[in-house]
Amino acid sequence: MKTAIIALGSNLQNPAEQVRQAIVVLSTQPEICSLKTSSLYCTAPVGYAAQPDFINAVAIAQVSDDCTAEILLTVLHKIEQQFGRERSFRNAPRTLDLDIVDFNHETRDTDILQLPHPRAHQRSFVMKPLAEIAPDYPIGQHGTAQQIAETLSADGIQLFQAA
Ligand code: PH2
Ligand code: MG
Ligand code: MG
Repeated sequence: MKTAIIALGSNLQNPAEQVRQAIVVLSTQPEICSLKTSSLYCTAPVGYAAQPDFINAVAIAQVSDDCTAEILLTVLHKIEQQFGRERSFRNAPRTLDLDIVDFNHETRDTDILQLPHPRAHQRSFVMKPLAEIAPDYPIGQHGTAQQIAETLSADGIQLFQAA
């Protein structure tokens, strides 16, 4: 079995429901054997600010040994499509964003996939939920989820629905 950390985000069309439904769909993928999810958080947009608040969560998936990071990425893109994701511009509002934060501590640096996610350790909307469910999980050379989360401001992050 391999371990994947997946970040979920939505800020369009009832974001909390999008994230809840995405968790259900993720847990029924054949590649994903088990899924543990964080609470849902309401978060202020980072980067492009003129858009609605997000609902964010993080999941730890146990994936089958024959599932690669590239296969998982394809699965996540298909689910985003299924949820009506449109890609208009970078950081645009979205019905569903599914990002691989880490895949079994592997590294990638290709056009389609960078692992670990190059910005996850700077984003409290990823690291706070991850610290909730996997405080000891290391992200690259940045330390554990808990250590990283402690360095980030919790401003703009509110618990929306406890796990
Ligand atoms: N995702 C982004 C950019 N900014 N801000 C919040 N609060 N939540 C997100 O999921 C998010 C963001 C790019 O994917
Ligand atoms: Mg993203
Ligand atoms: Mg994405």
